[in-house]
This record gives sequence, C-alpha cells and structure tokens, in this order.
Amino acid sequence: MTAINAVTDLTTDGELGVITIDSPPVNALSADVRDGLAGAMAAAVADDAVKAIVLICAGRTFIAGADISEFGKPPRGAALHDVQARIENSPKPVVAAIHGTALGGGLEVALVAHYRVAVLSAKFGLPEVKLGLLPGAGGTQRLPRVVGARKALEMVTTGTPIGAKAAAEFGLIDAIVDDLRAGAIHFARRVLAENLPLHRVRDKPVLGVEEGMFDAYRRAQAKTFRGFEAPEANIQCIEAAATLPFDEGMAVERRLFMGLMTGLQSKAQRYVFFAERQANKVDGLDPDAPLLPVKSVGVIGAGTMGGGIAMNFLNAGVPVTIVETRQEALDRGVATIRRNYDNTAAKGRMTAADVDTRMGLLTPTLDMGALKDADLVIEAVFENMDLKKDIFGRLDGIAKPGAILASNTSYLNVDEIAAATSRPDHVLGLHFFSPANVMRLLEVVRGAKTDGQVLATAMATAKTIGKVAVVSGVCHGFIGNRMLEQRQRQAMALIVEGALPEQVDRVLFDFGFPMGPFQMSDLAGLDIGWSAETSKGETIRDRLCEAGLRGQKNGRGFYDYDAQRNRTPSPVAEKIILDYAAEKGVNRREVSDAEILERCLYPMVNEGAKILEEKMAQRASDIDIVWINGYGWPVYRGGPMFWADSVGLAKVAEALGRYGIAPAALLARLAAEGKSFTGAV
Ligand code: 3H9
Repeated sequence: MTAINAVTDLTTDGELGVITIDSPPVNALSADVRDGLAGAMAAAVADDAVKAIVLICAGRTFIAGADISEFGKPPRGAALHDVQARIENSPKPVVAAIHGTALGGGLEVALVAHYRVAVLSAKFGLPEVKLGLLPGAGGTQRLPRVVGARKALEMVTTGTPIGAKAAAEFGLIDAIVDDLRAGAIHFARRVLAENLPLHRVRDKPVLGVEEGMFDAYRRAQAKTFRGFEAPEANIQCIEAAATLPFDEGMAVERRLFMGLMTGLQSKAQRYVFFAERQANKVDGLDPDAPLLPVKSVGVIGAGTMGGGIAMNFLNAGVPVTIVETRQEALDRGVATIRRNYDNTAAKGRMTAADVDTRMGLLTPTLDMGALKDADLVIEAVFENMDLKKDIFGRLDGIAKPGAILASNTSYLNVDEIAAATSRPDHVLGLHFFSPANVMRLLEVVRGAKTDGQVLATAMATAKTIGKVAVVSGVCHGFIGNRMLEQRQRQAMALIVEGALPEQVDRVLFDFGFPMGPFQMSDLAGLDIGWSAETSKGETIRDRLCEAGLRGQKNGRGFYDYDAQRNRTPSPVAEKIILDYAAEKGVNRREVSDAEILERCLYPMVNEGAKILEEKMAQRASDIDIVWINGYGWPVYRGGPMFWADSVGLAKVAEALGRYGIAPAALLARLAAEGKSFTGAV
C-alpha cells in the first residue's frame, strides 16, 4: 500500500490499482482530497504493473461534493478540473465504485471515470442549486450527455437525487453490485479482459433535446423558482450543453458558476446549510451522552395539531396512542389522519399498504390512562393555561417515571405548565407548526428545570421525524411567534397610516415570502381568539369580525375570495380600515414600499436581538432557521439576522430610530462597533 497523503492511499490488487479516499465525515473534495486524488492518479498511471484503476471511498459515502466550507476562501491544493482531467484522460480505464451519496462534485468526479458501478442503496444527484449554485465541475455538461436533456434539467434545477435503479436505467451507472469493492474489481477485470473502450462522457452527444423545451420548463417552474437566481443559471447551462460544443458549454458553466458563487444568494444558502446542522447542537450538552428511549408516543388532543403531530411519528414507524375527551372528536381526528394518508396514496406517493401500516400503529382512545407506557407524551389541546395545567397534573399521575412530557403550546409559559407536575425536569415544549406533518420546524422549548438528557432526546427525536429543531428559552411566543408579533403590529399600523393590505402583502411577497401578513391572517382565520361576546369593536380585527368577515373560510376577509380562492381586495375591509383611521384622527398619507419593508422587518430583527440578549436563542443562526422553516422567510436571504447583517446593522439601527423604535442594546452595540449578528456575510 502507498499512502499518497493523510486521506488517500493507493493499493494494488493484481493488475489493478485501487485508490481509496478516507476523509470523514462525507469525503468532501477538500484540498487534501483533491491533492490525494491527483497524486494517486499520477502514481497509478506511472506504475506499469497497473492496468486499470478503481476509485472507491471509505466510510459512509462516496464523495458527497465539494467541501462547502472552503468556498469563498483563498484557493489551496490541486484544482478540481485538473484532477478530473487526470482521470478522464487517463490511458488506463478508471472505474468509480459508489456507495452512499455521490452528490455534486462527487458525481462530477464519477462522471469523468470511464465506468461507474454502485451498490443498490447508492444515490446520485447534483444538489448545488440548493446551495444557490450550479454544478461547477462539468456536471451540467456531462450529466445531460448521459441521462438526456430533460432528466438533467430536472436534476440540476431541483437538486433531487435518484437511486441506483434509476441511475442504471438512465445509463448513469454501468452495473449494480452487491459487494462494492469486490464488484468494482470484478468489473474492472472485465473491462480489461474484454478490452472495453475508455468511455469519455464528454465525447457523447446530448440526447432528447426538443424545440422550445427550455422555455416551456421555465414557464412550468416559474412559481417554484420565484426569486431564486440559481435555477435559471442551471437551465442556461443545460441549454448550453444542448446547443454548444463541450468546451464552449464548459466555459458557460464556469462563467455562470462564478457569478453565483460570488453572489449573496449562494452565500446565504451555504450559511443556511451549516446553520441548520448547527441548530441541532445544544451548547453545553455532551453530544455522545446516552438518550432516553422514544419507542412509543402519546398525543393528547386529536384536532388539527394533534393529528398532524401523530402523523410524524406514524410516518417514522413509532406507535402512537391518541387521546380525546369525546368519541365524536376522536373519530373525526382519526378520520382526518386517514384521509390525509389516502390523499397521499391517491397521488402515488404512498402505497395502500403503507397507509394500513401507519394506521395500524395508531391507537385511538378516550382513556388518558392508556398513556401509562408512553415514552413521550405531547399535549396538543387549545391554548388555555388552566386546561394545560389540569392535563399535566393528571398526566403526572399516569405517565411512567422517565417519560418525557411535552406541550405543543405556541405562546404559554412552559415553566408554569411544568410546575403542575412533580417532575418539571421531564417537561418541555415541543412547538410544531401547522400543518404539523408538513412543516419542517420544531421549536424545542427548554424550561428552567428541563433536564439535559430530556432536551437532547427531544433534539434527536426531532431528527428521526425529519424536523429541523431549534432550542428556545421560555418567553412569550418563543422565537418565531415573538418576532412575528412585531411584524403584525407594524403591518396593522401601516394600514391605518395610509397603506392598504394589498400593498403590504405585495411588498413582502416580492421580498420572497410565500404570502404577506394579511393573506396570512385570512388563511389562519380572522376570528382565531376572537369572540362575539367579548368583542369591543376596538380594533380593526374586531370590526372585521363583527361585520362577518372571517377570512378564507367564509370567502371574506381582507380580501374577497371566489370559489377557486382567487382573491381581490375587499371593499368592505377597506372601508372599515378607512373609517377606523378617520375615527382615530389619522391623516392618511402615501406609504412607500421601502417603508413597508423596513417597518415590517427591522422590528423583527430588533426582537431577534433581544431574544439573543436574553439568551432565549442559542445563536443568531438558530433564529434564521426558525424563520426559514416555520414562516417562509426566503432561504436565499438567509433568515432575518443574516439579512440584517447584509443590509448593515448601522442602517437597521438608524432606521429603527427614525420609526420611533429603540434599537435593542445588542443591536446598538454591534452597529456601533461595525460588527454583525452572524459573522457570515
Ligand atoms: C459542489 O459540489 C460544487 C461542485 O459543483 C464543485 C464546483 C467546483 N462540505 O448532513 P449531515 C458536513 S457543492 C463540507 O449531518 P447526513 C456537515 O456539515 C456541494 N461539509 O449528514 C456535517 O458536519 P457536522 C454539493 C459537509 O448523513 C457532516 O458533514 N454537495 C459537506 O445527514 C455530516 O453532514 C452537497 O450539497 C460538504 N459538501 O447527510 C451535499 N456535506 O457533523 C451536502 C456534509 O460538523 N451534504 N458536510 O455538523 C449533504 O447533503 C449531506 O451532508 C449528506 C449526508 C447527504 C452528504
């Protein structure tokens, strides 16, 4: 064996040279890996005894891409294009042996090998678009030469990987093998024995190019790609592959790649990639400490939230006992879960057998005593402190010792809820976002007495059910809703001062949110938390509700909705707003789009700063993860704290002052020192 460097070695197996990369965790193409690969290729080519070369990785995966942490730093080591040229132009056949995830630069390296074999569980993709990038190592030019223009277009613009079976059907791999190393060696021997040619993907034509296909694709995906720069650049690269000679296509790829790489969107998306992984880490907790078991779950309340929460665990194969107080409510809740699954099955995303398996894991009951064996119980009843305290008091007498007791409250004081039990150390908040089976965010609310192991178990559990978990301290509305409140307050003030709901919504939609605050209110229902008996007609919301406006559910809110949910501004709502302003003696004025944006978003940033000051969030990037995954903040703007950094904190602080809002101490200090929240812009 020859160690080429710390992460690469070259061994021989008869007439074969086997290059092994071993660079945990994911064999990313760091400078060391590139150097190692270049050195190993040179050594293997120079060795007359070596007739063919196998490229394989140790650990959990084949190369999972470029090393994202190197981006934006001064270049080091061998250039990836040079390493690839060594492989592609090798006079000896190179067989890439793939397991795990051959992603991005990893797949691009595999694409310069002359042959590719993989195990059945392997996955192949070009996910660069998710980082605001495009495959910059020839992926956009080589992939369509293998899988055809259409499939390549889909793969580079969605970033979604394909499995080994599909890869074999598309000709992306030449064989599926059981034992990777043995299978690859066998394949390489066959190449030699049968004197198979040195296939170079670059020499192939792009198949499946159709007149107008790129513009048709742009039109079809316009809504999904709205605001993002990378999908369009990816499309242009595939278009170049389809219309230009290989080297010219490569030049287009290079130019567009550099444009994206140096831009703010990709910087934001790369930041979010690491922020998301960081969010799951709890400062001060040993990541290797043992966790509590979560093998069975209880859910109290079979309403929209309870049902959605239950589905997360059923999907992960964890049995759920769901408790209601009335049979009718229980039946309705269970029927809703089944209907959701049936709908998924009807769309072909699940089989009928999958539906049965999941429903088979669900035990509906009216008896709270049935929760005695549950490892984790999540209460999801409506927001009422007395009710929650009563439930937790009773649960305390039922749940086994060591069980985790969680509340899905979105605002209430988790410590007060915990105090209703004799084991506040085993109580925390698990704040799911609606629809709970779809939304990725989970706020894990750490009470004053929550035990570290309980918290760590909650974080790990979140990961097993596919959520992005963020730790929040106990404060009103936690991280997300606490900041949302600031935006809502400003939005309401703006429509009194002179804007109209559609203007405010348009500004936030154009910023990149899926909808603005008034559309959101209509969707949620204007009457949430409102009652006719107690309404004093004091707020615009009171008056809208008193006038019978309820939002989307009755087709009348800030907007009127037709049967297809198309919306037009509501003249009734507008009159209520104008009357209200007149009554308050407000002299309505023209409000600029810039003011709307600043007033809706800067106070949120300010609240984020307070949340950090009070240590309610562990780090600024956690706040960004909350807003991206729970509230539709556009990922290409990196979340409110990253965005504020990109605007400049001095500018944010100055504008807040101009609007009569005192900047938080942390914001003021960072602004004065010329610093930032995230250090990432
Ligand atoms: C690219 O290739 C550009 C090219 O076109 C070339 C242009 C010239 N770099 O996700 P996990 C770390 S762009 C650096 O928890 P999993 C990650 O931060 C790249 N670090 O594991 C984490 O660190 P920590 C295209 C990376 O098993 C640890 O590895 N490729 C990279 O759930 C474990 O990660 C991609 O976009 C990286 N590329 O999932 C693939 N990848 O433990 C990105 C991971 O300190 N990666 N890390 O928190 C993934 O999608 C997932 O990590 C993967 C494993 C599926 C591979």
